[in-house]
Amino acid sequence: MAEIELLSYEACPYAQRTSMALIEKGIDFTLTEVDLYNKPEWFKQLSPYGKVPLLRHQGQIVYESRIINEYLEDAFPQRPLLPCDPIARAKARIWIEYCDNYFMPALHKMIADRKDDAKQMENRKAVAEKFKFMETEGLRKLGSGPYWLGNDVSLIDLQFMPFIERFPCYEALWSAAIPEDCTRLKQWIATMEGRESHKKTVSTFEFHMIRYRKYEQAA
Ligand SMILES: N[C@@H](CCC(=O)N[C@@H](CS)C(=O)NCC(=O)O)C(=O)O
Repeated sequence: MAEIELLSYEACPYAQRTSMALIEKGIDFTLTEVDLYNKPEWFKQLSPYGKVPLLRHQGQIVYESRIINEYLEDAFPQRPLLPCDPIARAKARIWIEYCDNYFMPALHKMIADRKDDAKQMENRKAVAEKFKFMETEGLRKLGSGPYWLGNDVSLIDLQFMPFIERFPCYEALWSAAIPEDCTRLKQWIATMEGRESHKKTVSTFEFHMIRYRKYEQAA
């Protein structure tokens, strides 16, 4: 058993963020899959929110993907995934927060409004605006790529990537799209798709579609 245990669920994008961070940092870990549809009693006792990801290290637990990734950064400073400079660090955190508080809610709204065509038109526009903002305010201003912060992969890349991986389902089911002129964004996606941490954690389009179709069919 490795020093670190990650409690995960194969389809969970949040747990994928943490797997990617562990792989990027070269940290050995044990992956324990939890059946979220039939949660074992030990998991209910362990996980305050009843959610994955959850990390066990040195007799302690850490949960919430973003907090886990920052914990890994603090506890294992080798192969850093955040810059040292305080301003650059703050900027990285701004984008990490943007992912969860602006980008993902726009995606979640597409799921929530799946039966309402008028709202979906607005939602498609809102998602496109989020991508444009990421392109112009993020990728184009922060450096010359290929990653969010330039030459080195960072926690920002890992924060977004699992949701970008699932975006083709939003395209297929709800006609969402990445605007044509988001060229830096598209290059970044291609770069991330080639990254080992992504290749080791990626699931296929069909795998994701099985889950998204269930949303589509739900009342
Ligand atoms: N904010 C959490 C979200 C984690 C989350 O929603 N995980 C889902 C699986 S993708 C879960 O464990 N759901 C079980 C439940 O809500 O009962 C994070 O970033 O870690």
